[in-house]
Amino acid sequence: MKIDSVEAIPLAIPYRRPFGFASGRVTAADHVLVRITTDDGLVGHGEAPPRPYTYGETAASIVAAVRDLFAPVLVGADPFARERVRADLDRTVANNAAKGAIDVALWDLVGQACGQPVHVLLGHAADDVRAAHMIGLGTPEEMVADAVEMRDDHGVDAFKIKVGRELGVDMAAVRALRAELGDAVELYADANRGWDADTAIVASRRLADHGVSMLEEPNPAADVLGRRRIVAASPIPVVGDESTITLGGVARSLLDGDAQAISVKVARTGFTDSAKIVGLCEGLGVTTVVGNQIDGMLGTVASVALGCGLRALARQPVEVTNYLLMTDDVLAEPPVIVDGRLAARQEPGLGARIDPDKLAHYRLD
Ligand code: MUC
Ligand code: MG
Repeated sequence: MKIDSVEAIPLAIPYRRPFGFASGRVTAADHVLVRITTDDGLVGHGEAPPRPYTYGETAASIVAAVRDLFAPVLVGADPFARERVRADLDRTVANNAAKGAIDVALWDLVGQACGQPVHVLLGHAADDVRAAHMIGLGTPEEMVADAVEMRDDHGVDAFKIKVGRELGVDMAAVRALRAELGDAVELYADANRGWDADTAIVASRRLADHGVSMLEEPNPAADVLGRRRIVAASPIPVVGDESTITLGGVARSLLDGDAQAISVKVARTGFTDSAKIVGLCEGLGVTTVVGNQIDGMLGTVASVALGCGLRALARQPVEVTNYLLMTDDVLAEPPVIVDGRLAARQEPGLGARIDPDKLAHYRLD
């Protein structure tokens, strides 16, 4: 089996409402669908969400990178030879979401060729995951309303609270959420580098007082000594996300003491490097969680496969609800959260069929 063609299809899909966080805001899904077709007619898909504030990528840069830089090294290659493909892709630096989507599409192909779902090929730790919902920035009332909708409509009982603003405003939201949701619900926070070190240290203690279990990216990791002061002073673990976007970056961050847990995102490290990151962390006794790049439906299906594939990830809540922000998507069968859990697909590969009419409707090219 050889790769015959590689496409990068830019999409534009409106959101039900904007989603804000300390480092940015999204109002529509301008994702890029990567489609890889083999000489025996198999088709694999991956989704690349452009995040300029995290990876420096735009939809246009992802399309150009896949078309001009990656397709020439992929065509003719064997999808099973992921290590060789990875080496070829890594001759180009960065372009994390573009590479992540290509890796996901390759696993989709390999799963189809083997007749096995991706989560089974990864290790089949579970068949479903506990869903965690990401609560975007808003007034305390808006954030509580968002959480209550997810709890009541989908049974979600784990929430990542976006923070990183003026501390009083953030703590008012955290207080209101804990008061409404009760003590049994898991809460953790993500500041997207929005605070300085002194504010983050105070925040970590006040968050801990409200039973918040982890704090993601409290300050810019480039403030090396500030980050170390936070890690030393915080009563709750500091999670690496946008400061730990590669296998090497994770290793450096952990050895430098910049993070105590790691967010793994299929959107940036696909399945291949995500599994390596989880292995590294497992060996070091470091917690890993499946994060979300504000993924669409395909990215969500891939995140569930990753979470169900690896034991270390399956025992943590998995961030899989951002697709609910979208008014629609190109998948024929949307993911469905039942009683706070999302099941892995049992079909070969990702089991994610693209609806040709929706694709034709939302594609920009
Ligand atoms: C997250 O976990 O930070 C928001 C910004 C980003 O890069 O990813 C999202 C979610
Ligand atoms: Mg984050």
